[in-house]
Amino acid sequence: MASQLDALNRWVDEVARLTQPDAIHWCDGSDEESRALTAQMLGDGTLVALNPQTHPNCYLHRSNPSDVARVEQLTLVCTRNKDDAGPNNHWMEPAEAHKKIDALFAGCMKGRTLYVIPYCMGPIDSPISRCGVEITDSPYVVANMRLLTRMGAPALARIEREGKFVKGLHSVGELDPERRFIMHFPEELSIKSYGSDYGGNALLGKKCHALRIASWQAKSEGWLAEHMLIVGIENPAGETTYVAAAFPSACGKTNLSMLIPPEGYRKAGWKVWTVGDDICWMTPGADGRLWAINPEAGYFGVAPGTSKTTNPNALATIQHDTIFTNVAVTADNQPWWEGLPGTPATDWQGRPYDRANGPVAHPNSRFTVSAKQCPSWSPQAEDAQGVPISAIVFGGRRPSLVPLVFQARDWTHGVLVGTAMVSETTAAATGAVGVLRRDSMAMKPFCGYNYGDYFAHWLSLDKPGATLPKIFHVNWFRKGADGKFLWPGFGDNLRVLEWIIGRCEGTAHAEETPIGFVPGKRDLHLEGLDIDDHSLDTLLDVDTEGWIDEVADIGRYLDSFGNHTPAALKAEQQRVAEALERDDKPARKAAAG
Ligand code: GTP
Ligand code: SPV
Ligand code: MN
Repeated sequence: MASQLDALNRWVDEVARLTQPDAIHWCDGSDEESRALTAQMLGDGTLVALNPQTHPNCYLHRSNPSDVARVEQLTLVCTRNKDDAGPNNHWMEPAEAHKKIDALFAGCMKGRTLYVIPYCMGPIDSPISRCGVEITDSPYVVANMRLLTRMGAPALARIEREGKFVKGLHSVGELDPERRFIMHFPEELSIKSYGSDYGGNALLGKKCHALRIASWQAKSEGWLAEHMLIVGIENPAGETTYVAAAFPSACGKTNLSMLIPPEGYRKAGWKVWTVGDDICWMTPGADGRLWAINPEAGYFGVAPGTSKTTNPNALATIQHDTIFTNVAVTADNQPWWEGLPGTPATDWQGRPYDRANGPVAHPNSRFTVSAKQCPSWSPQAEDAQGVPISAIVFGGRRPSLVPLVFQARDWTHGVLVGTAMVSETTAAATGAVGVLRRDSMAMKPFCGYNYGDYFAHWLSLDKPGATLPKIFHVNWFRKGADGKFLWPGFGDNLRVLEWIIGRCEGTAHAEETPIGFVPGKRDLHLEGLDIDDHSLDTLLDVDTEGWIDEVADIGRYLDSFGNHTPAALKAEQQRVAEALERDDKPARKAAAG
């Protein structure tokens, strides 16, 4: 019988004929391999060693300044039928797309080594996990994939057993934004990426495979591939509740997944366990609950803002064996960014520090590190069946209108709440920052198919026998008249999570409003928190007039997906619109006491 690896070998041969590398290296994921690659990258300047006393085995990579974030306008979903990609994606006909990008790949690896990276997304022995192979000419990509996925020999063995894998072809090309494409062919389970060496554009196991391709597979197979963190909250009785939360890029997933409880909570015995910080695959279990795994093995986290006060767990995680990308460095060669003590000597482009040049660390500068180094890393992250999810939380950067937290009435209402998510754009993608846009389920850049069909898929999980998570929406980013955040955020977000868990257990009180259940001031545990009454009132207010306009706009947004929008979602939007029209706020407040 022909080996299952024949298909892989044939594909590698075919790619080598097209790209003409000088050498081919099959990555085994070993320490020797990693040491040799690091030495090579230190030799040619791809990596710079950081201070070995303060940061052993830590390296800095400086990207080409034109290649520092995801490029949404060059990211394509290439389905036979344009409608399947939907208005939420950029689309190209598959044959045309292959032709266009293969012309760029032709001969592009001359003088370079072609690396074959077999990887597994998810615990190597989990039935929920999926394998892929990335071919790349970037040793920096190999080093990152080694930290972010289960890469090498065990993954290759699984591929040999299963015979099925996602094919990802990547070349840095000329790093020319004019010759750059990130293409997805969900019907062929393949990805082709050319001209970028950055994050989600180049580390194909992450957004390309684990979200765009996986979301397509999840739709036909009845599960969910989501841009969500997974966190376990252990109460003083030792019971752990798992929560999955979808926030858009650079809106707080890594931070929430690693939060350190406020002092009072710590003393009482609360603990937080990190299962995942960016991607969540959820499958209905035999018990009807959704069980989640983190398909990743490491973090590709935002550096700026990471500090001892905001995210001490992340800071502890990145003290050794970490790759830093586009951060600044101090005079004694430690990594530096806005939020850390000390003074930078050199900026992210390697220039002497000059405030006139703008942010010293790039706003989308990142660290890549193995998840196991995190002090709050959950051993359940290795569990083959995953963890059961009790609550799903949606959230974004909303300077106004949206309260600190509210709970959806039921699953259908919750899907509407996720669909209606809005957030300010951030430096994680190229383009303007701080622009409000709808980002349904934080998947706008990552859903590999028509959003209308995706909303329908979410709704379809609500069927007899299912015990689905409760759905919530949070907003840590509400601003006051002075432009400052009203909510302290970070560790104090546990106060909101405690209310969320209380709602799941039926113990926490809430006020019913047209947009869902909102806690009253006394329903949140605020002891030890320095916040004034006026800020709290604003954070928990439901502004009827503002919401009437918002819900009308949600209706127009739903219509933009034409007949792909599920009727049940439109009906739900109508229900909320009518409840707002009927809302008698003074009576509602009086009833709530
Ligand atoms: P991606 O990796 O791009 O998907 O981002 P992410 O969602 O993991 O965001 P991350 O946790 O890295 O946070 C991004 C930025 O938001 C950082 O600069 C944080 O300091 C800041 N941030 C995170 N949580 C909070 C919060 O609760 N309040 C405030 N004000 N800022 C926060
Ligand atoms: C994001 O942008 O959501 C990230 C970083 O997590 S990247 O891997 O570049 O997509
Ligand atoms: Mn992300």
